[in-house]
Amino acid sequence: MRIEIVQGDITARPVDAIVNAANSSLLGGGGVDGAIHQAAGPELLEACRELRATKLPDGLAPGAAVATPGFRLPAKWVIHTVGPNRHAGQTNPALLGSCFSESLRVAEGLGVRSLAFPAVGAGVYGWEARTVAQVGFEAVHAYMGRPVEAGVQRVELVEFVLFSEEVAEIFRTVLEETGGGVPA
Ligand code: AR6
Repeated sequence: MRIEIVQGDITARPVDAIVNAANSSLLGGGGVDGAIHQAAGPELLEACRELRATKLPDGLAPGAAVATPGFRLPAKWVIHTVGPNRHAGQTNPALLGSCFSESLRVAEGLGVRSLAFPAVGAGVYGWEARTVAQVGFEAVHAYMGRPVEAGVQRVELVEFVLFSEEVAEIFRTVLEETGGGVPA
């Protein structure tokens, strides 16, 4: 398993699944959420509305994750997660870590081999990019450290896709500081 840092637009990534930094309503927003809905097409909003009408009448809680198809995206799946909103007083980093670990759990359940994360929480929700990188890598390392059950397809590639070069550089630096990924 490996971790890669990519500077670019997550909607263009040729991976099995991309993660969306959504809000609890699941009904779209700005930032990476808006970009993903735009690129996936209106079917994505329909799928999110369907989730609200069935499994998630109260919306998706911060730290939880749920999947929909990717529709017009290169990625087969979108895994929606909701970062804690620092501006609303949600300052517990464990909740941010849960966004990454729950997304990995959902991805594994779908048989996803390659998964791309944005900097969940590092925009509108007010987390420092450095904190998001530390928490995100820690969650991936914990995932990789877990024993593999027989017959389970593990996620093999985790990309962190950062929109700006500045944030990509922060992620590269933190990755080096934390040991630069892990042996396969
Ligand atoms: N590809 C990769 N990263 C992107 C892209 C893109 N196309 N577009 C933006 N980013 P944000 P949050 C980066 O605000 O902080 C939405 O309205 C962006 O530069 O998208 O979790 C939701 O609906 C930043 O580094 O997510 C919620 O209401 C990172 O993605 C709320 O914002 C995350 O920024 C969620 O806020």
